[in-house]
Amino acid sequence: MGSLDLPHASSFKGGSETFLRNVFENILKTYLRKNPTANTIWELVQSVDNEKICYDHFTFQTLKVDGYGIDSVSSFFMDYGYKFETGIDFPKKKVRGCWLSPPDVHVPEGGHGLGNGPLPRVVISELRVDELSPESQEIIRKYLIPEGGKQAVLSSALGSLIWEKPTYADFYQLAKESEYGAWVLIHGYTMNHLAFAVHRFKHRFSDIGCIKVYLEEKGFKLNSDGGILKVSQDGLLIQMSSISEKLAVEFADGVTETTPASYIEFTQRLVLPQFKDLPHHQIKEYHRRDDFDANNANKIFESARFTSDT
Ligand code: OOG
Ligand code: NI
Repeated sequence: MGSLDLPHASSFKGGSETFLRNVFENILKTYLRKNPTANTIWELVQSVDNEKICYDHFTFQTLKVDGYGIDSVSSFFMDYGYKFETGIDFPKKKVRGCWLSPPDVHVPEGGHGLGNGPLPRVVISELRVDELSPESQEIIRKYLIPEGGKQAVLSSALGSLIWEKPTYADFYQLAKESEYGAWVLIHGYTMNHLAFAVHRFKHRFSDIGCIKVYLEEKGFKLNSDGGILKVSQDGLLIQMSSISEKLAVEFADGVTETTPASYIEFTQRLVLPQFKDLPHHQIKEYHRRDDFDANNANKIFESARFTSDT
């Protein structure tokens, strides 16, 4: 599949679409390799009704210091025609996010997955490190040597940290002030989560409520903060996520502790009111609710919490 098929209809830039798709594929493989529960859910979803999957978004978390912030990831995707969209703010966490819309590419009838499906949105957030306490800043700066941020996307694809593995003492100290910061220090640019585009499913899973029941019956833990289904105020964006499993991490000072890794998300975008009478087969992604919702996102964030009240 190349962008050469339809040169006029495409906003794809940067040479080979296959290269971009392969990068996504490797980011996905790394994430699935590192997160067995997410991998199990990912496989299950496709096994029911032989469902073909499409992705709504891939999310990355970064630290805003010395070239390691949002730009370190966004610049790669923008070279391929991704466009910067609105911001999403999480003031309490000192985190700012944004999302990038994909370039138009030719998707054949039945195209799916990363091979020839629609390209995912990319969500990237960053911790405003300069607003943290001097102690936390010192920990982060000790590991993140200047220039390393240039390898952000390579690091996502390989699943290898650009900086030295932290000590548990540093990790623990940072987690007290910012769990977000501590998560990134340990997991680096490994994808934080991916979201399936539920509205693109063809069978019973095209209803997010049905996926919820299915996963609950299978015994998966779902994030229940504010209810399992997170619904935007306009009612048109519905999201649900699993709970990140806690995996053992071996720290540089010899300590092994379990910490939350990545979760997996389901996103359903409903048809906008002005298009509600369109016949089903004519409905395209741009007829649906776009964008994200800070309120939903704040609840989704709890999927990777370090401590739980239960
Ligand atoms: C922001 C996540 C935003 C969503 O689905 O609302 C997002 C973050 O994790 O930094 O992916
Ligand atoms: Ni998400």
